[in-house]
Amino acid sequence: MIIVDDHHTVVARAVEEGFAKNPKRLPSWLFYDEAGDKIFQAIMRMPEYYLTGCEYEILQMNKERLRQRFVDDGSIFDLIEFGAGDGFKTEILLRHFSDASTLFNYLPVDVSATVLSQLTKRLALSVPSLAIQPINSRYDDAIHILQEEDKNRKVFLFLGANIGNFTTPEAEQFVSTISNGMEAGDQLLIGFDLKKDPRLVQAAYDDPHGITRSFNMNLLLRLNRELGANFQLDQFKHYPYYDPESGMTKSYLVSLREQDVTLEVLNKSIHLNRWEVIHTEVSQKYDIPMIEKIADRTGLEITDFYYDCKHYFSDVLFRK
Ligand code: AVI
Repeated sequence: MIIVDDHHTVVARAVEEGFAKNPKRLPSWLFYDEAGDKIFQAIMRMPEYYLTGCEYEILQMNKERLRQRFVDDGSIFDLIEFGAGDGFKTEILLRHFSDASTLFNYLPVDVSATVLSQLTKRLALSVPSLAIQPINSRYDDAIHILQEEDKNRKVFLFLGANIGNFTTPEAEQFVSTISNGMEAGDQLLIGFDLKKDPRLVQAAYDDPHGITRSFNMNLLLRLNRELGANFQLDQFKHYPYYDPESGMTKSYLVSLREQDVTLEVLNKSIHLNRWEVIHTEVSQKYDIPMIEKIADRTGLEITDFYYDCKHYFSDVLFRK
């Protein structure tokens, strides 16, 4: 496994920078430690979190169409997946491609080493013929490694509405970085959660079981564990808010009282006023013109839109 980051330094730096912002802001990749990975898996099993089921349906219904697109001229290709997570949905493609004796290597990229090693172990059993090379790093580092070392034709996957965790300018920047590393004929499949009934979106991030609440709160627990912080969870409230006009869901941790919190490892303390927010996540929902704009601005062409039956979600195939 390729390991790029010293995660502790990266976490400390990100938290320090985030708390210096106004409003205070923590990057959402911090959710995914061992506990956060487990909670996210529970989120994906909730009925309110429609995204997972929609994309599962899309991949299941279109696996052969996607295979034909990816096989293209028949030369071997590298299937590079950013934010592979538990790989549950991607396995639909991997198994189908392997059953059809497709020539490809699978390179999952994830910030979580735990998730990657679980994924590798599971795929070794469920798709034994799969050639797999996991990359444990953040996306931008992985793009650089791949640009330098990988000469096969490339198909990139960025599924699960992970792109929604960027703001739209950040998403454009990210797609542009991938696009700059693509040769003519390389492809990119992105999963976008689409704008829909605002109440459905709101419920997906404010579930009645409290699972998303514990996902958000786990961030504070992580800082307590890794940075010697003394956040008291009962002094914060989970508050997600969907704006149907911009399509942006923002998640916050709201301070219930004026308080000082110490972060021993950073040798720092932070002050929070009553009702002050820590912004922890963006989950952007898209419409078709917004997706077309990304393609236009990043030098890519859209070859297909794949939808679930309710049109809640779309996997969009781009080509250089
Ligand atoms: C991983 N990502 C696409 C999820 C989302 O929908 O933004 C993370 C998540 N946050 C709260 N629930 C799920």
